[in-house]
Amino acid sequence: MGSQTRSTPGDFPRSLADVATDMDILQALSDYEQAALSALQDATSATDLEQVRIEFLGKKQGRLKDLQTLLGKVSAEDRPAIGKRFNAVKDGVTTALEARQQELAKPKRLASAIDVTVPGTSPRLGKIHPLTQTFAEFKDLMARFGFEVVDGPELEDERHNFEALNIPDDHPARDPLENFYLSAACLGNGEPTLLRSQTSTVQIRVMEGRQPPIRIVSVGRVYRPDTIDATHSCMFHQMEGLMVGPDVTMAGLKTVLRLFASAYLGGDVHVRFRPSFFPFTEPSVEVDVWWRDRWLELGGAGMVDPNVLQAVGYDPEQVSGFAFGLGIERFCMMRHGITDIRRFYENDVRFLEQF
Ligand code: FA5
Repeated sequence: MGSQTRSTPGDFPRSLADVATDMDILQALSDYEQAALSALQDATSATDLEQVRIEFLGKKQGRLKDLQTLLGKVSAEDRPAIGKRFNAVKDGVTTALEARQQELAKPKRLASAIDVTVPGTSPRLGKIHPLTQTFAEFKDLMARFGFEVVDGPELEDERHNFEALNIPDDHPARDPLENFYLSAACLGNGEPTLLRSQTSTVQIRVMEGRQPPIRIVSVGRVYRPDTIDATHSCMFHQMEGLMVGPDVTMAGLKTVLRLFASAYLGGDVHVRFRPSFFPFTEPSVEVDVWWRDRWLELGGAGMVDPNVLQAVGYDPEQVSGFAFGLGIERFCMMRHGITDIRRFYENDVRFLEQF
């Protein structure tokens, strides 16, 4: 750079009108660059950025245009170097403008959008379905009365759902219209044949597999093509109970059921045993509970029929037994004041989150 164009370091021009030497022009370019980059950084919106663009890069009257005019004053010797510097500054500011435009267009980062110092609430966790809660409570209560909890299959054969329960071939309960039989295509080797219509099937499976004394409960799904209404569903749950031993009596059955009902529903619950008929118990009763000014049937029960004991190889002279099957949904409805069984299966979160 020629000596005639030097100016004293630190002696920077205040305005472009003061620019006289090549060094002054270089300094003006640096001042411009610094000011433009800092203005771009300070811009916080697209409107701000546009103002900065017009001021520093505007083609008609921007500050770059003024600098370009000054290039005419540069000595021939320094022109290539200063011209190169001018282009570099222009490109740098243009690139910085584009980068800032993209940055401001991006959605705000979560960390800066959320004030992490605001006191938080605990996360909303899911809840256990009211029926699932009821299954656990039923099993827990019966375990405390000394009953072992067992499971049985939902797909059953006719022997366990009917024959071994003393339900003959011509019994109306076996009518295809009263059950969900599997179509021939599903059967494979011929078994199983239907979705179980009652958990009493588990009585047979347990008695077939072991000797008295027996004291079990089983909780599970059952299926019936019943007309759906406020207290009936075509899939619902039952808890089956079975006790077999040398001295099992009807009085024992009534005591267990009363104790269970008052443990689950409250001490003042009003239970009634109404004479009834089931092919697999003799005598048989329906278990009703007083609810909303009427009796609601919650289950069936009775002394295990000697034919059933014999069918599994027990001697009815040596042992007796009682059995019961309770509708779990109806118990749960009564406890929580739920007036329609369909609520359990609708998956309405407003209902489910109340339990
Ligand atoms: C039986 O299922 C017998 N297995 C009960 C039994 C077991 C009797 C052991 C004797 C010895 P029942 O069909 O009445 O009985 O059904 C028992 C209970 O299931 C009913 O009292 C009711 O609470 C419930 N229940 C029956 N059908 C439905 C349905 N469609 N929807 C909801 N709950 C039902």
